[in-house]
Amino acid sequence: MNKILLFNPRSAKSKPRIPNSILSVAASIEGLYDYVVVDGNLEADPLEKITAYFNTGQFKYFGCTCMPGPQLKQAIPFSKNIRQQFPSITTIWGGYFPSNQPMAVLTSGYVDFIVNGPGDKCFPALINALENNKPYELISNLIYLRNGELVKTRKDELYNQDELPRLPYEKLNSFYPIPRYLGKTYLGTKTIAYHSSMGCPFKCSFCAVVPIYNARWIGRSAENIYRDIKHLKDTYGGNAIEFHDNNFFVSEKRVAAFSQLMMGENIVWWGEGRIDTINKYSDETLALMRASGCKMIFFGAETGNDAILKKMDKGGTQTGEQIRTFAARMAKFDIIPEYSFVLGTPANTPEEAMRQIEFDIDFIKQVKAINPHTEIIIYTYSPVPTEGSDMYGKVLASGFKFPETLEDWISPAWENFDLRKNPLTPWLTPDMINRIRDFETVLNGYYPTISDIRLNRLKRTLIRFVAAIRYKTSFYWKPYELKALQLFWKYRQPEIEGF
Ligand code: B12
Ligand code: SF4
Repeated sequence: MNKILLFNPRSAKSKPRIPNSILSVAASIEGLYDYVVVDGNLEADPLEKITAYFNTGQFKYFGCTCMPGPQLKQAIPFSKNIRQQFPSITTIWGGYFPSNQPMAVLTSGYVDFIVNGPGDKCFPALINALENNKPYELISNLIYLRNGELVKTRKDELYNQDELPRLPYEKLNSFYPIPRYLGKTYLGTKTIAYHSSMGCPFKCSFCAVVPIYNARWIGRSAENIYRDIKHLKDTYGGNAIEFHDNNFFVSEKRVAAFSQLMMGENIVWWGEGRIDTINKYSDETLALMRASGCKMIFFGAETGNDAILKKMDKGGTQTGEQIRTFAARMAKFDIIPEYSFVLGTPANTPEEAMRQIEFDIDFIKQVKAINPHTEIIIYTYSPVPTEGSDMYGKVLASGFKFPETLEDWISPAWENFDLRKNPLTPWLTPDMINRIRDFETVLNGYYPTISDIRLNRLKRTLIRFVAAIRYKTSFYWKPYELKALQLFWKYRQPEIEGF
């Protein structure tokens, strides 16, 4: 039987995390096919390692996971190189990037198949078809080209997460010792990355999860999450958790049950949720969550402007007022809200675009005044193809186009797009981008992020002192002195912990 190589392209500058995407794919073929894992985060020269495996002649499949941004820098040239060196290898990509940009990926000529969304059933079925020369055309969750035309097969309902095979941590450990993945973060010295649910029940018009999951969500039970966490704690020493779910907090019942199980485990945990959802939680659940170790939660606040929140399809219930009062509620429970804002959404005129930016800058300052512990993360709106949404309609009407070839995606300009810093959207001028980034620098000077574990109290006080006049007088223009301090002390902007 031919072997499979599963590749996780380099995604993080320093902190490698348990590669849950590739590990889930591994789980789907465990016991059925022989496979190896190569992690670009932990190899000095991953291509050399891949080539050495392929030179054995035992391999037939290259499975690569890929999100937009840094992972493309290895995924693209490596896949191209493999096609040139080993034309008989079948290359299969999965993950958010190929699922959302299938045309650019498949017309590259060096990717044969895309797994569209969950690969748990599709991947083993595809390998089985290819190994046995059977048709693959009816396998769900697959994208391929037929006579130059894109074919997307039907999407399966989301799978019961408790019925899927457990992640093969021990097998991963045989390639890369798991403790290497348990990094030091603000949460703990050995942080576990865990993913407990698929999808999200909402349809925010700027979000890459929507085209793939179409407002569907399914979660693993609290008991099974706890079982895995306990295993990682007892076997490998994990002492903190980053939940990588798009929306960990959809079910209050599940969160409360999990919190109950975690009591006394002495593990700090963090996850991503929605303000309107968690605002409905009872005080008892919030207190229980905190007592069980939930120290910080990431929320997509997006904007304080109710009209734009509506355009973003934020579920209809989140409002600017709610964002403010919720920050105060979180303070009562000693849970730090990490609010992410998306500035620079489509506007009809440059004046309107600038007005929206100024509104949000002012709003962020109000939130900080209400709960100074709120961490603020500022993204610039980078379109995703949420077909049919009002916002994406506006994006297309503005003349914005995604790159057509894979190589374009790794040009420096598009890299910034992926990192949501400078998105090349026609309605934003360089002045507007500078205004956003300059404000971010001043804000981060006046309120240095608590998640930067390298910054001591003295440095924090000094940075705050230097930034104070700018912050208080709203004079953000070219804050070179703060940028110099940032460089000198290597402190960073708030961002999703470690992302
Ligand atoms: C962990 C994570 C990271 C990690 C690295 C992950 C890694 N692989 O090593 C880090 C922290 C580095 C990271 C970085 C970024 N990330 Co990220 N990341 C995630 C996150 C939270 C979890 C990924 C995960 O483990 N999922 C769990 C697995 C089980 O799910 P899955 O990946 O979907 O895999 C299933 C299928 O997709 C498929 N599949 C996936 N891969 C493969 C491969 C093969 C061969 C097959 C057959 C199938 C298959 O099968 C799997 C099982 O069903 C996702 C959101 C999410 N919840 O998925 C965002 C997400 C993928 N990231 C995203 C982004 C944009 C980024 C950044 C580029 C930008 C940013 N500022 O956040 C940065 C890069 C910044 C930098 N400086 O490096 C976006 C992508 C959006 C988009 N436009 O497509 C997401 C969706 C978050 C979001 N909601 O916006 N990220
Ligand atoms: S709630 Fe979050 S994950 Fe869900 S659709 Fe909205 S932005 Fe995306």
